[in-house]
Amino acid sequence: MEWLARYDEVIAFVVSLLGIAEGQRPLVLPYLYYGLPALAVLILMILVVVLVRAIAGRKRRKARETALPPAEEPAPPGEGAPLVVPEPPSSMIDRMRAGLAKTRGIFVGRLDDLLRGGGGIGDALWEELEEILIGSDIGMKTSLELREVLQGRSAQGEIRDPAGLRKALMEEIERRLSCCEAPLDFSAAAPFVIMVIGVNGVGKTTTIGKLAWQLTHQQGKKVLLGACDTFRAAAAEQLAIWAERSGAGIVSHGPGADPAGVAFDTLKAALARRTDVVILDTAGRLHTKVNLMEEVKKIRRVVGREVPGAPHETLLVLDATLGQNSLIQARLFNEAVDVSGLVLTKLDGTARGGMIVAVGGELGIPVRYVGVGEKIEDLRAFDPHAFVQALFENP
Ligand SMILES: Nc1nc2c(ncn2[C@@H]2O[C@H](COP(=O)(O)OP(=O)(O)O)[C@@H](O)[C@H]2O)c(=O)[nH]1
Ligand SMILES: [Mg+2]
Repeated sequence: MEWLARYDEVIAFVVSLLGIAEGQRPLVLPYLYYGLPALAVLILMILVVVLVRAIAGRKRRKARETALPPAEEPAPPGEGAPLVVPEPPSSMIDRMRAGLAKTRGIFVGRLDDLLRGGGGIGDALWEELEEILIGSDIGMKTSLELREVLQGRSAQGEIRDPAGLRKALMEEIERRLSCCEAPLDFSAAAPFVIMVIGVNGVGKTTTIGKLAWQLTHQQGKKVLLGACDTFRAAAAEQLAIWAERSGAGIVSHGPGADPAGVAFDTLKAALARRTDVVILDTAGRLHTKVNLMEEVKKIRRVVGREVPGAPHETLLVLDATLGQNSLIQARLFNEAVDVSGLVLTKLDGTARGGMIVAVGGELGIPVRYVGVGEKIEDLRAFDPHAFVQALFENP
């Protein structure tokens, strides 16, 4: 057989290579003859074992990385979603106008009917104005204040006719909202930590998704979300979907895990990855349940220990459709934890946009954002001037 002849040649070559003397060859040849293939098989087996172990090690390392901390690298901005150029202000007012359509219909529609009535500025008009303000969820306290201030300005001769009254009302509302206006400075800390709180269903998770998208795509920030709502399994899944859509990373543990533990791991991961902004989603704590408020406080303590000064923003999300109920929620949350900013959601579906004037004016907490729809781009940075213009301008 040809391969056997070739094998003989190989053996002869090895023998000459080793310089084995003629007399010793019969002794050595059988060992070489059978030993060489055995050695080759042994080397092959060692190679296979080394390869298998290397693959298994890589798999184990990968599994450990996803478990501790269970986080995903954020997709680079620009992938998955189009890069968005910041909107020009005129378009922002347009979108705000669309969101406030229902509120405008009720509030400004009634106001303009009253002012067109031709009765002049007198007691009857002041009574009716107060009623309209209260009916528009501007809140009892703020409504009475507005009436008082406007009546005072009228007595001073500053307001002479219905058109003047309309203009003065716009000024006074804007003044109340501007008193606590303060845009968030995300570069004030690294990472800048935002904790989002509020009762169930107000729109916390949706707002986080929209905000993460804005930060990633419009401001080029590296964002990491923490799924601290471990109450329901679906909560973390919902946040994971928003993380993917917005291009942010996410840290989440299983359902029932300690929310403060998730916050801790999120901050650890954020520090390791040089994340710019961390946003923590929390469960819909019922503000009346003391133990749940305690949990929010616990998360705050843990966060503050890991990153000095954190959370840099405690954002309370309120559902504008709940009207005065939201004002009550805001007061209770603010007593328990220092709320530093507000988000009013669902302005698109309600005639209760006056809520903003009530919470913004009464609590002295800045309204940071408003939600005007369920889509990813439906979050607006709150601008008191744009808000008042959008509310009062004729459609
Ligand atoms: N129309 C409208 N719906 C919203 C807005 N924000 C949130 N939602 C909806 O409100 C519901 C509850 O939102 P979610 O984020 O799960 O609330 P969470 O329980 O506070 O986290 C969802 O169906 C959202 O799509 C908004 O600005 N406008
Ligand atoms: Mg949620």
